[in-house]
Amino acid sequence: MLKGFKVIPDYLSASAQAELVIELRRIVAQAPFYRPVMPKSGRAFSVEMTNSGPLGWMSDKAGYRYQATHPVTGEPWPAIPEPVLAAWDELTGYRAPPECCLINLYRGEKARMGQHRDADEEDFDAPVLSLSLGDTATFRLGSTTRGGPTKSVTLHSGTALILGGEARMAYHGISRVMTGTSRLLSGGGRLNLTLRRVTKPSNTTP
Ligand SMILES: O=C(O)CCC(=O)C(=O)O
Ligand SMILES: [Mn+2]
Repeated sequence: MLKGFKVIPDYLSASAQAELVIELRRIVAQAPFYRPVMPKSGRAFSVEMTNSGPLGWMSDKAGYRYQATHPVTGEPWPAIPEPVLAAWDELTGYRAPPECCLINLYRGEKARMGQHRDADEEDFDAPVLSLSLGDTATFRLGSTTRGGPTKSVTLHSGTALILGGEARMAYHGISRVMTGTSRLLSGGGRLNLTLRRVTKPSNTTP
């Protein structure tokens, strides 16, 4: 297993998960889910996405990038919820806050995410933190090169996962979501929050 890969089952209690869903509903009311498309091919993603934080990750025919506004509404992304920022501080100990909280919605049998690396950031020193809510999923961790064997990890609602150190640039994806395994989300499905520092924090000397 790559150093810096960490899974923390039950990181969020049942009540913390329920409170977070309320916060996320507020975010989605302001910044609705939309279905991104792949660069060049324009093929639709099987997941829907939105973001919170100063920068949102997005994909369209022009490519992958971060931007400060929602691609459909043109509005700035809503702020990252306080408990999510607290989880970042507690679990990563990183010296600067995350700038992006990507919110992925997996709904239906076909929703998954192919193997990829999170590589659109300037700052690879900061780990990536993910929080899972709702239906159970199978996460696949590969190595830092494409292809080769993968190890599967089950992510239940409330699980936190960290890609730091050697694992920061590891290939990973979601091969399967077990629909109907959780009743946390009223419409069913799975939500994943992926927190990333995008820009390099400035070096402030105390
Ligand atoms: O849904 C997940 O657990 C992983 C999401 C992910 O890897 C990403 O959005 O970059
Ligand atoms: Mn990823």
